[in-house]
Amino acid sequence: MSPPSEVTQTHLEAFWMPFTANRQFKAAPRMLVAAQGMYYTSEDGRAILDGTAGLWCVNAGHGRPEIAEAVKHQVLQLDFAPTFQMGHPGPFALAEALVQMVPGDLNHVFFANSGSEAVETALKIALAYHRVRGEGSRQWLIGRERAYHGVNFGGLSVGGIGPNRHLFGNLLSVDHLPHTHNLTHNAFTRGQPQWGDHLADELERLMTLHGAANVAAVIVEPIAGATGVLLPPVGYLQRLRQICDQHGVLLIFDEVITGFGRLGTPFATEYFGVMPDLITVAKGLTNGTIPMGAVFVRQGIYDAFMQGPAGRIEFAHGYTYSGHPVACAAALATLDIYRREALFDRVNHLATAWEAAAHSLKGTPGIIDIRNLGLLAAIELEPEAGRPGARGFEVFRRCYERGVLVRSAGDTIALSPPLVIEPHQIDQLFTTLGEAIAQGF
Ligand code: PXG
Ligand code: PLP
Repeated sequence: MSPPSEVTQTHLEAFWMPFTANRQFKAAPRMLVAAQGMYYTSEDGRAILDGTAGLWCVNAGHGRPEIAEAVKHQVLQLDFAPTFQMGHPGPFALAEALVQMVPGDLNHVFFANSGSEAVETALKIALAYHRVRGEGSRQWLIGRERAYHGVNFGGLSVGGIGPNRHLFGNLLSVDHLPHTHNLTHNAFTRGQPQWGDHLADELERLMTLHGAANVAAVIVEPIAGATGVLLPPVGYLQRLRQICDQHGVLLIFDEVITGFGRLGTPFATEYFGVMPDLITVAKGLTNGTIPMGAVFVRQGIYDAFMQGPAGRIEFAHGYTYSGHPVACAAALATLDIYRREALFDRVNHLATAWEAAAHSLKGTPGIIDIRNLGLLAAIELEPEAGRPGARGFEVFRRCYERGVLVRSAGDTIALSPPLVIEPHQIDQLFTTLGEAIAQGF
């Protein structure tokens, strides 16, 4: 049975929607029924310009026949095969293709099915890495305020979004760096802010507090996405790298959003010129068509596990669907499109126009910050007293009515379109957003 193309009111109740105000949504649903290129089609037949690449994932645009063909072919050829003590060609080919795209010796890949699972996997690798080397005291994990690392227990623990954490009590042994967002110093900065690299020195303080010999890893998003596109100040990530190196602590970049071209390079690690020890990815890996996540691991970490009897399982971890054949086929077809259409480099050609369009909204009453990098931007609104997030949500709703999909993160509107966006669509996106805000509150 295929999903009905129209969902009637009676069909709305059973699905407990994720990260959604269920009762509000079900009272006035916003339903998408088709997608092609840069546009969704809504249930009422309107074209909706996709300003968010779905949920930061459809980097090559919607409805790509090459991916559809690869998926169809794979389902008929080999629908499923285990990767526990068995193999099939997909994940070997995909891992090989991925390590070609990543700099340095980040040359081993562990597969998961989402960003959340990629994060859990990376944190477990980090903890176990120290144990297999006899440094089992290293149990502390350092995250950052306003970080999003998915919703499973590890990612939630290192994540820094209060409302996501409060319902679940005490989590792992974690501490958090301060976030880097500062309107006093950096409002309306174009690109990376100059002020704030000293915030990385807080890591030294945490090392002293918990004892550097007890710290396993630091995990950060090179750019925090879900909490509203928070940019790293110039020099900040370099400083984190230095401090981690000084203390033998692993550095994990969570590139679930920044990966696959968002900044005009395959991964943010190249963009910022900082090499982490592990990278987590998902989303754009399959253009959002089939769920998949992955962790890139440096040679020395992989080697640390490959010790002892050859018949021993070196890392007791994995998902039924790690390296799923259909996800691998979708990912390989996606990487082909990225390469053939030079989509990452396309971002470098669009970035100047993108930045200009974003900052053209400066001066609109109610906007307190505009920030951008690569094909990412955020417009921050003055919150309404006592109702944080209300204006952001209202602007999201108004844009949808005007045929544009944006994402609200509190009172910040985040924009991350498919990399295939055309200049006139950039204009449509920001013009519509500007009108929706200028309407007032
Ligand atoms: N890490 C980062 C940096 C992410 O952005 C995840 C991990 C988790 O991935 P999965 O595939 O488990 O969702 C993410 C996901 C938003 C929003 O509101 C952001 C994400 C997911 C859903 C909504 O901006 N990021
Ligand atoms: N729960 C049960 C009862 C299972 O048997 C399994 C896997 O075999 C899981 C959870 C984990 O599922 P997955 O491997 O898809 O993450």
